[in-house]
Formats: sequence, C-alpha cells, structure tokens
Amino acid sequence: MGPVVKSMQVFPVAGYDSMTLTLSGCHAPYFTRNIIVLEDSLGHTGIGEIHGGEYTRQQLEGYIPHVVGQEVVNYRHVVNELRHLNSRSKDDSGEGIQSLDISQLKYVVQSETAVECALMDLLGQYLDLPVAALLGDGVQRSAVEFLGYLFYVEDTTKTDLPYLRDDDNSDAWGKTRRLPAMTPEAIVAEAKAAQARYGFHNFKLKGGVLDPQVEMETVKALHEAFPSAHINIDPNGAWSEATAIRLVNQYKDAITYMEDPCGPENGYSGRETLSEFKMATHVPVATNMIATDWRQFQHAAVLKSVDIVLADPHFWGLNGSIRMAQLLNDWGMTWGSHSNNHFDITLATYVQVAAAAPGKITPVDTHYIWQDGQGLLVDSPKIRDGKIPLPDKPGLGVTIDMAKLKAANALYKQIDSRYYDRDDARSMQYLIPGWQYDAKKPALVR
Ligand code: GKR
Ligand code: MG
Repeated sequence: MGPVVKSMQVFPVAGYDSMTLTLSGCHAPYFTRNIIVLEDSLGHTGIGEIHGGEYTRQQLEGYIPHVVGQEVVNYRHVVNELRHLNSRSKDDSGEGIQSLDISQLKYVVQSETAVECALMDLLGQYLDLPVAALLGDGVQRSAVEFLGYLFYVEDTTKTDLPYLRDDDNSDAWGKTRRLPAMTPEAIVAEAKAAQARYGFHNFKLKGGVLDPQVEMETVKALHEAFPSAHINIDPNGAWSEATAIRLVNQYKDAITYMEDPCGPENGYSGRETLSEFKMATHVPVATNMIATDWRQFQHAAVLKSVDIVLADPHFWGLNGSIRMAQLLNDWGMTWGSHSNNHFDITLATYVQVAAAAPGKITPVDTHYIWQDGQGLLVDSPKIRDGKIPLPDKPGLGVTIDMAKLKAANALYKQIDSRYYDRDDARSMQYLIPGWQYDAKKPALVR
C-alpha cells in the first residue's frame, strides 16, 4: 500500500495588492486565497492554492473527512467524490462570468482543485516525478512562458485605504507597480519596468477601464515600444461588438489576438457576439469568460467563437485543464491560462500544468508580478527571460514556508472581513462616488 493522507489543514490567507483597475472597478488593498496543506504517512507535504473567501474556505473544510485516511495513489477517486459534495448555491445565477460579475466568480472556481493539486504533489513525491509527468501525455516542455500582465493603476492617495507604498524600491518594477499609470506613456513605462525585471517577450493589457479608443492607443504605444512582442488587450467583454470590430480593424497591426473584446448584448450571448466578431475581423479570440465549463465550451466551439481557451486550472482542475489542452491541440486551437491575484503556489501549479499542455500554447497569464515578494514558498519560482523552468524536483517541485503561510493567515484574520470576498466597487467609490458595476461601461466611463 502506498502513502495515506494523515492530515489536511486549510489556511485562508491575505496579501497586498496595487490599486489596479478593471471593468469590475479597483482592486482592493488586500486580496485573499485559500491554501491547503496535506501531510502523508511518508512524511511528505502536499500543497494547493485556490481563490479566497469564506464560501470556498467552508467547502475546503468540508472536504477534510473525505481526504484524511485516503490513499494518495487513489487521488482521482478522492477528487471525484469531492466534486459531488457541494450543492448549487441559491446565489449562483448560472451566468458564470460571461459578464465579469465577480460576485459569481466563486461559483466558477472548482475548490476541489486545491486538493487535486496537493494530492498530485504528494503522488509526484512518492513516484519521484514532477506533477507535469503525471498529467495527460506527460512533460511537453522544460520551461513555461508567461506574459507581462499590465494594468492601469490609480493613485492610492485618493483613498485612505492601506495600499502598499514603497514596499520594494530595489528596481524600477518594484516602484512602478505601486504608482499611478493611466496614460499610454505610463503603461509603456510599466511594461519596460516589468520587462527589465522579468524579461517578458509578450504583454497583455487589462482594458475595460478607459474609453476603448484610448485603450487601443495604449496598445499601439506598446506595439511601437516592443515591435516584436505579441500584444493582447482584454476589456472583459465591455465593448460593444460594433466598437470592437471598428477598433480592431483600425489597430490590426498592433495586436496579436483579442481577449473577450465583446460580450453579451441585445439578447445575444457572448458566444454569439464573439463568433460574429471573429468573422468580421479574422483576428484570433481568447476567452476566460464564455467557456468556463464543458457545456459552455461546446457552444463556443460550435459557433467558432474562440481560438484560444484560457483554461485556468482553478476553474477546470489540473486534469481538466490538460484534457482541454489536448482537445484544443487536436482541433487546431490553442490552450492558455487565465489568472486572478495569487500567491506563488499557484505560480508553481501553472508551471506544471502548462509544461504538460501539448502543442503550441499561449504565454500564461499571471498576476504574480504585482505580488512578487509576498511568496509563501521557500523557493518561489522566478520568472527570467519571460519563463519559468520546470523544476528538477518531484511533485510541484516547491516547498511551503510555514512561517510565511502563518503570517499570511494572521493577516487574513486581522483584516476587515469585508475584504474576504472580492469587491472592486468599494475602492472605486473613492474615485467616483456611488460607482456601480456596469458590464457594458468601462470602469472610468461614467
Ligand atoms: O483580477 O482583476 C482581475 C482580472 O481582471 C480578472 O478579474 C479577470 O478575470 O484577469 C482576468 C481576465 O483575464 O479576464
Ligand atoms: Mg480575460
């Protein structure tokens, strides 16, 4: 008999964030995640990270009796059982995040993924293989490329909220990420600072914040500053289909692909509008909004709405994301991954999953550069030349730093519980009193 899970602990944790802007509003000064730590009978530790908040934490706590005592090698059965434990919440609209309503995000997140990850970490250590070798057809690449995820950033002095300032003056990126960046010039400076530290070759700009034309001018400025980089912009479906078609045709030379350029409108779903957008522009489309489960994906594929599915393992599971990667590769489509704010356990997980994704994949999204320095690992993966190598170690290939984990857990307990669930309207209301989310209006267009 192989190793057995001896204990499972759940740690809700918090970290600090910049005042980054999206269609949903402004990121709060804190972000939250849930970390699980398993110990097995061989003395190995397995770890997993998933989105924050009490809804997800309670689900994870409920998994404990179903995980402790189970054989690590039987992990697929364990995860499958967890998948069927939770009933649908009455607050789950069923809309998913096709209109980026972040109150719905927790229903798209598959909390059992954290357990799947920690069990695969243990299994890899038992078999002396990296997690990537246990997924799909095994290791497909020895290093994973990430993109430089750029955001417009607001001026924190317009609030009295505890945003970080001067936490890292070691280089231009450390300083730049906490300063306002609202113009094309400032975004180019942000990209240059990120490139200097991490060596990114490709960039994504989070849109849905300013007037769409101004955002495309920012994309153009990025293209001029980095002519060989692939540049993509993601307004999270905020633009009308007509605006998206007009602007993309106007700025075609500057962009490589568009991420969720338009979404549901006038009774048409995002799957329908993106299909029409693709036919009108012939520009590839990526999504993390209209295909977040297999049923949505089936409709997106039938309508030819999307070329690149950003199959975030937190939404699909590690094995589910690889199942998607294999299918996309067989169908001549492309795999990538979406991200939300996260710690370095998620970064290590992206490396393992992307290393197992077959074919040509897109550089993986990560918010981690905005959190860099707040890691929970002894050996945080480092992005160099835009890439992270697959660790030459078994399992996830990283080691939890229990002191840092406990400090992040203490921060969670210390902050106002209103920060537990993501609410990007609160900070936004310092900028525009009474601000309310509107899926069809960029955050600062009111
Ligand atoms: O974390 O603010 C954010 C992102 O805007 C997130 O909510 C999106 O889901 O990054 C994501 C995306 O690519 O759409
Ligand atoms: Mg997106």
